[in-house]
Amino acid sequence: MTLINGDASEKEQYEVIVVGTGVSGIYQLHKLRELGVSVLALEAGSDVGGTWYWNRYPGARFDSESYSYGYSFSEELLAEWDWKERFSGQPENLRYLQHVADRFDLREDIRFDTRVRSCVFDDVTNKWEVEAEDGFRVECQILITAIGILSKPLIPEYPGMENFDGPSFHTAQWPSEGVDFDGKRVAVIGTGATAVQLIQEVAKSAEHLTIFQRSPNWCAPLHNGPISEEEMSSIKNRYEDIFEACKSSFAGFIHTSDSRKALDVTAAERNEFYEELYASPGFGIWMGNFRDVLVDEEANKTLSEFVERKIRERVNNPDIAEKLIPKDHGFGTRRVPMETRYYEVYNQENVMLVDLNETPIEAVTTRGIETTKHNYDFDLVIYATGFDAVMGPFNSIDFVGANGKLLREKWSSGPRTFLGMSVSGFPNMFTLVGPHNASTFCNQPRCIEQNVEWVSDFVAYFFKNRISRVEASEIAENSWTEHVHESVSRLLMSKTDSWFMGVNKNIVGREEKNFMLYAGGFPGYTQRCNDIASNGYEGFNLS
Ligand code: NA7
Repeated sequence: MTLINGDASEKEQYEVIVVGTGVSGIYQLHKLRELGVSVLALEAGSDVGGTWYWNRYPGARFDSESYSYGYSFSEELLAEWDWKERFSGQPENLRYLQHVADRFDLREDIRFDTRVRSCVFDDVTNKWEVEAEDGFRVECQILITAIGILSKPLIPEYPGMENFDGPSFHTAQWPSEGVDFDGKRVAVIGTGATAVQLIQEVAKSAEHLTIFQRSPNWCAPLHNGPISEEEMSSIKNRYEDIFEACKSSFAGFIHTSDSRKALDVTAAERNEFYEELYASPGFGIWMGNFRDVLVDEEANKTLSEFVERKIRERVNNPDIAEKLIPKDHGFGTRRVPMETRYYEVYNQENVMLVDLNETPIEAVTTRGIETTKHNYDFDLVIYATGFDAVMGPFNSIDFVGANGKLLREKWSSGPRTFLGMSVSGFPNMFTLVGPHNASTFCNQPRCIEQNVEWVSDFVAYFFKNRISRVEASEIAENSWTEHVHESVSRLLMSKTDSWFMGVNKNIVGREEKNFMLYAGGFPGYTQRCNDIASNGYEGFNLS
């Protein structure tokens, strides 16, 4: 780090700035330190962890098998860390990331409580000036964003919200001191992956829980359980194979799709396979199913009908079961929330489901929530209403690229990137887990390691070859953006409204589908990135 002199303009200088210290920022910082470049990471929170720092609500846990989620880059780290549960919970996940930060001495190069406000590129010096909300300013040659895709919580606006007498908060802004539901009348708004995890926990102790549902989701059993010492030691012996398997799977999970098509087998065989998947842990039913269930409507229908039967079996009241069954999309075409006795919660006396399609929320009152039909009194209102996903974190920072161009203006009709890692007009900037990056539809740490290692190699190349400016070409960006949209068009998810497809009913102008992720598969993406690097970073203008 060097300091530029001069009173008003005094600011620190680094070769690289990393914004964010979640799973991607932590590893990026570590890799850059190994390379020997001067680097500082800026973190909005008071500690590392990103998603696992902010999302402290009860029930928050991996949907990936824990041992497939941890970092694979350090044999020592793999050997010393024991996962306790098949799908580890938030407190342990945060402890793990804190342990990684400590173990590799990363904290000394992180400035905490630093929320970045703007990043401005200087066309003359080819440097970025980064400014935080507290006035901290720093300059760097390369800017790397590690800001996640689900880090901008979104609370819908209801008249009177500010008047509610009790506590109310978003699941990603959970009070760090915890929340006691005992004897409380609790409202949860939303029934996405977060709400499903939370509802199972709140229902255990709340005096009464009211769930406000706008759209039901297809959920599947998680089948969590402890990992014994013997099991953990066997996992440790198999780590290499596990990570290899993840690398060759479509989305970085241990689950890979079955080579058969759903309609090529008899109804009995199909049912038997669905039963097996429904009884198995994790995303197998989503990622390890017949190879056509996510692309063919008829195949998908057989799976949706199977899960529908399960919901009807598990929910005692047929009217409530009916409301919990999605009618507008098939299984797996949106993010599948993973559950543990979620459907049974609706059999409890202390739980009520309010269908917002029948009775929309009109206002929040001092005492609770008013729908078109009832006034409900609550002690606590929880918004499990999701995020301004993918572009939200980028739109929250003023990224000003070459010629004064604003990123949010450039992306006003949707993201345009090269590999989801670079944006034409925004030189010397890399976006880990950016829009249209394979890591957006992935068991994230697996794709994050690929992202970080590829970017780190590029950074090494940049400094070794004394490059001062690197930027994706417009041609490369156009062709990648076209490829991203083309690759999703064959999947049924492209026909369903969801945050994958960029639809958010709470944001004006985000009613139309505009794909935010990359669904062309992790192995192909990795190959493409590697080919580009071997061809001297083809598609990038270097000067
Ligand atoms: P999601 O999946 O975006 O879910 C948000 C939920 O909140 C969903 O059920 C929404 O219903 C509901 N919602 C949002 N706005 C409203 C309003 N205004 N009124 C009623 N209900 C509303 O976010 P999650 O946090 O659950 O999960 C995000 C990701 O985190 C998840 O995919 C995992 O990858 C981890 P809607 O479907 O929009 O009708």
